[in-house]
Amino acid sequence: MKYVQSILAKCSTRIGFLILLISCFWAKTMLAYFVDFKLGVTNPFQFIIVVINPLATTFLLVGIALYFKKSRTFYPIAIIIDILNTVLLYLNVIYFREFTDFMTVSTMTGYSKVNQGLSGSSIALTNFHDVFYWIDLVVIIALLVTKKIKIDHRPLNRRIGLAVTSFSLLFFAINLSLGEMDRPQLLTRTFDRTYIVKYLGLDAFTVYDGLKSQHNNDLRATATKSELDDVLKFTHSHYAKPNKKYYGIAKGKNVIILHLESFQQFLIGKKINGKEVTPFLNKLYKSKSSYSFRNFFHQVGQGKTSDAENMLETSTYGLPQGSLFAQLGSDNTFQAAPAILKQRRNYTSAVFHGNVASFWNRNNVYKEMGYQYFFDASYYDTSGDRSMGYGLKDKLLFRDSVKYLQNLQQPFYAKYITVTNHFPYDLDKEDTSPNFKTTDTGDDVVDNYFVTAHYLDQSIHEFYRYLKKTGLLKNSMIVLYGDHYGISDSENKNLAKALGKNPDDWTDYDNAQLQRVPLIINLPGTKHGYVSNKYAGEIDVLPTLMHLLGISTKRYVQFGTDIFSKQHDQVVAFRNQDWVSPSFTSVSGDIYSNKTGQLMKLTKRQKKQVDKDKARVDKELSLSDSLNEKNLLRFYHPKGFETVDPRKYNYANGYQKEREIADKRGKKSTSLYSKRGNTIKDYVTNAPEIHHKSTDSNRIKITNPDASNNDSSR
Ligand code: GP9
Ligand code: MN
Repeated sequence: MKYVQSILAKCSTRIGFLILLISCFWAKTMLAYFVDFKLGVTNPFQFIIVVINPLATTFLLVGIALYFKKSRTFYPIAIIIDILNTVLLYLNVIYFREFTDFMTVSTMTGYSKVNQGLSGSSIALTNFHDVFYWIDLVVIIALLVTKKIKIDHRPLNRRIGLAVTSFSLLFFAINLSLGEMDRPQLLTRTFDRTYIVKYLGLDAFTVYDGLKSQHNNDLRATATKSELDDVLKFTHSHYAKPNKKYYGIAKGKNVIILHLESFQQFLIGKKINGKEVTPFLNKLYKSKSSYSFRNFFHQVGQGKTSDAENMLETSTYGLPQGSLFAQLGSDNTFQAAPAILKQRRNYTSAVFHGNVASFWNRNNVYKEMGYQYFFDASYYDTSGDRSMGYGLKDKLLFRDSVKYLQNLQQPFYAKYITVTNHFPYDLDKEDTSPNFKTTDTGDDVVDNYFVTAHYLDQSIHEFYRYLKKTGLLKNSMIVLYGDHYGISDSENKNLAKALGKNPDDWTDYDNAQLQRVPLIINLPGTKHGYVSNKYAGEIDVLPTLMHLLGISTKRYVQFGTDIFSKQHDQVVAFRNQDWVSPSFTSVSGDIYSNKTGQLMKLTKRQKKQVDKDKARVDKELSLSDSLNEKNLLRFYHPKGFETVDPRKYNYANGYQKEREIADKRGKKSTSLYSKRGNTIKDYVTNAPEIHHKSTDSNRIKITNPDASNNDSSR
């Protein structure tokens, strides 16, 4: 009793009262962090950051009351701020229960169409322990009213207010540095909203998100239709018409995109200790049924996988900074592959990915792109050793997707995003092949990279066997591509040894040349395949595929050009404005000869060519940025294209939806399942996890941010 009284006495001073509010709010935040949100805390350092991150902003906000001298204003202001902060916290708790994501400012203001706000059904999302989000306020107000906590009428010196404000700001700066230490480029890259909340807290996230969306909205509000004209002028004059020989050769086929995580070209054909790293992909690469490209480059920026996806499906570039998916993807107008294929050839579209849906904001972006299904981690058993840093292991992804793949109506456009070959290239011992011995460069990243690439190769091989057995193979065009580098420039010297090169001679030219990733367009049935020398990049894939499918691209805004076209543009722009052409490599303005690998003294004629190429690269990138940052496609209505309404998409119950459609179509259903019944028996994998019965359902290591801890140069 005495103890309670002494606390009440302490709370009867202004400072004591604020400390009471702050402590209660901190406790509520911890409740949200550890019970309602899934922040994915994976080490003690992160735990400390999570525990302290609400403090700076709470002090800052509640501390505002200190600037008010009269008790008549001081107390109400402190309480109102606390209530508002609690409302924000609680709304996010409810929102998270429904969407496993945090509320953005555009969601709150109703601006975002895709990122739905809370609906009537949200009441159903309340929980018994929610009482604890409000009880403190009720008790504190009651204690004030009953005078158990006494109003302190003595005004405080304004300097105290200033001191608290400065302290909060300093504390915030420390908090931010700790966050950046654990997660470099936290704010510039914005992988996932969860990360910002985890490192900086909910208030900071909301302010950050608000500033960002303000900036985006300003850009977009002032944009006019006429700005689109510059873009159209460029894309029209840059358009490359299809090559008759290839136009429509894949007409009506299913399209299967196999996104090979971090897979670089040098893996193709590479042997280590006498064994091929990727024997199956090597065969596919050289097969007469494949069109393969040895001079194909990734063009991603900080958005990495998401940038690659964006280029592949929209033929526009990612942003100069951050990820387009994360920053603009929730409100952007896309004219993307899934929507175009649906509207022009009635394709069903689906993504299979073993990571959580919120990563790279995919749950929102895919709706804007018109993807009908998104089978994310929630559709798979990711427990125990079935998943690694970024989600379900590849062999299991392919195998466990059969349930959903076989129920897609054909023709379909299906994308598999693999994850196992991702930095830091960890693999459980049970998944490694005893007869593949990797390099011994002394750099674990490099050595392990070959091991996970070998695993990825086996995963693809198993999937191919299934495709063949079920007959899907002959009805499909399979497109395999590496999304970006796996070994960063800083590690290239260690890689050089494994590639049989001298690390001491390694230059920027070599780094640029190493940005090659494979592109294999496998068209079973064709016998005219070859390995092409054409220079091309990810931006060129969409027009190329569309032409193979016999769909003209002229009416769309696409920055890439069909690689098979005689007018294909072979100057490949990197996102940082470097570029590569068949003759030259430009790094930070220095021009290297591709013949010698040496810096060049340009002749007048060469200089003219280089200047022209450079100007084209700069223009193309800046027009793409203007298109996306200002959302100019909202003004563009190509013939027959119906703007995608993201509100019509919902990725819950995908499997049930597939089955309903098949039932409704009855005999007309074109799914593999309708034709052949369950094909899971046709899937053969040597994945050891298949035979494990996991008891520990919570060992999900997904989105472990440490996995790309050293990613700052990436
Ligand atoms: C995450 C995976 C990895 O879901 O796609 O993304 P990355 O780190 O390569 O950009
Ligand atoms: Mn990637």
